[in-house]
Amino acid sequence: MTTQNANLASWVEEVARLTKPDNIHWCDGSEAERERLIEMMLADGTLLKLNEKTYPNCYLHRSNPNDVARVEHLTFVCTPERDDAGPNNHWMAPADAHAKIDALFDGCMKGRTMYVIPYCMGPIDSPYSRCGVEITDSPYVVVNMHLMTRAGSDALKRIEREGTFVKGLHSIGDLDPEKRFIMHFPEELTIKSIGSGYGGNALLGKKCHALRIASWQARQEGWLAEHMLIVGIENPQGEKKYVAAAFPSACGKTNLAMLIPPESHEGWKIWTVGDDIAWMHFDEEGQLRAINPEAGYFGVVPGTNRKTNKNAFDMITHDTIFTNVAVTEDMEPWWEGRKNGTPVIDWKGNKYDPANGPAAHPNSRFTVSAKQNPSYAPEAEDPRGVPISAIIFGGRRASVAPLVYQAKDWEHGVLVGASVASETTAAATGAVGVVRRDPMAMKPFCGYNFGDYWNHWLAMGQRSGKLPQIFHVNWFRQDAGGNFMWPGFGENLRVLRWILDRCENRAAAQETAIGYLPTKDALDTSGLDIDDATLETLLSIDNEEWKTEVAGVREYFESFGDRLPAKLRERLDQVDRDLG
Ligand code: OXD
Ligand code: MN
Repeated sequence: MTTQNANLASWVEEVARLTKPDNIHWCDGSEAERERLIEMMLADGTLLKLNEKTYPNCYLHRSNPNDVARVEHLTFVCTPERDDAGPNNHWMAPADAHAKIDALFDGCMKGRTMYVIPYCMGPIDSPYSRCGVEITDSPYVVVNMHLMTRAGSDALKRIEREGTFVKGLHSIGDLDPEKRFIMHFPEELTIKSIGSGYGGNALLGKKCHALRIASWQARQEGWLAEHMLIVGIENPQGEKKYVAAAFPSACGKTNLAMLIPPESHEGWKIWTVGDDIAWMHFDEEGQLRAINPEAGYFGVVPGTNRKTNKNAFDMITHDTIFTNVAVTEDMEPWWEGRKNGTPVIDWKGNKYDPANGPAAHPNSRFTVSAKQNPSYAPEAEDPRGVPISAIIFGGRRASVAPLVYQAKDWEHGVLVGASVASETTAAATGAVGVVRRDPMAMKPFCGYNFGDYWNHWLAMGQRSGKLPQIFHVNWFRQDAGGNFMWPGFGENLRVLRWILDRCENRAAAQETAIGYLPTKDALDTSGLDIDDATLETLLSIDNEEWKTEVAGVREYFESFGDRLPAKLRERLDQVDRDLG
């Protein structure tokens, strides 16, 4: 296979001249291709076969222990002007970045096969979808891209028809962290990544294309590319509404997208459209609509069990690639929080010894086709996407942030999103549990200056008379003893119900300086073991704490200088005044 697109053909030739692979393979996305690659990786130890009886067609990949998470300090946005990347990104001048990384690509595929993967982000026939081509020397990346995107011949046909695509060049290099870089050239629609095989660094359709490059394209073209799950909520009367929700990495997006209604909620159903990324456009009637550009899930494994996420637990019992989990004696995958079985070999392939830390890496992952999800929404394949009633922002906050509140209007909602802060998790390298500002949960993923990004969000609010309502939630509030105050998981449906009722003007709220909070009666807590004082804390704010919070947001905003939209500063001042 090759291509009729001259631009693609000459880029592949150019890359081959630089990287000097032994062979070039154009991926068609077929089952036969996948099987061949799996056989090859089983033979050379890249994959291990898991228990065929209990986990049919499941494999384990152990990555290099120095390569287990996204590396934000090695991730660059390379715009001609430093200010266009903004203080939220690491920046390098495009010519310097190309020179630096091309030197590492020089000859890096000698003795290897170069795979060319045409892929489409979003349903293949959707006007909102965008295509890309990833060139990689990692067969593990190829089989993951097969699951995570619509990859192969159909995507190539669309590229040949449309003529445009994002160029992504990837090599695992020699996995030396000193020679690891993930570079983005938004104006060239180009990504270059070397030295890592980890998902977010290597599966270029995901964070690199569908967020960093797409956020930049979205601004040019008047839409939104966001780090958001998309979920459908069906009430017992059969009415379905959809919300999009942004949370920082490893804060439960996959769990919320696949929520199982609790027993108290008979007749309610949850439908997953997407668990990580939403591309949103206003349609001709001014309705915001979202597609999930991905076709699979690359989810965090630890903590997944029948109680926390039964859908995910069941979904990953077959046709799944596990990365960096432990195994039991029977070669079943094992992770902390799995609730049954005993690990014998840890994620590094050593005999498990609790003295060496957790058996599974805290950022161990599953890769699986979305079609295996029992709650997969058929509308996820709809080229028009789904209508969004509410946008939800959230973070992991032990204190300060109440369980839920509603922004006063779109502009205030942009302030709420821009003010998101969260405790860090294992999804990126670095300290865990430190509160950091993570506007719209996009801190690691916005491909340009946050000041311009917030301006774009504000401008989007001018495009329609029927904007979705904006909310903020915090499932992670803790009491003085460090216990979670809200049960979370399936019970979060109660909060989603209040949110949807607010969108229809059907639920009571009290106005505060930071937005509308549910009155105690407005949130259905029947049957929950939650005392009055706890509920009071979850549904109120402490003005003094919030004054400190506002001061922190102000200081952060000021780091964007004159790129900070005046409107955001005004709205923050207003909140400050209202706090007294
Ligand atoms: C992810 C992340 O993998 O956000 O989705 O890190
Ligand atoms: Mn994510």
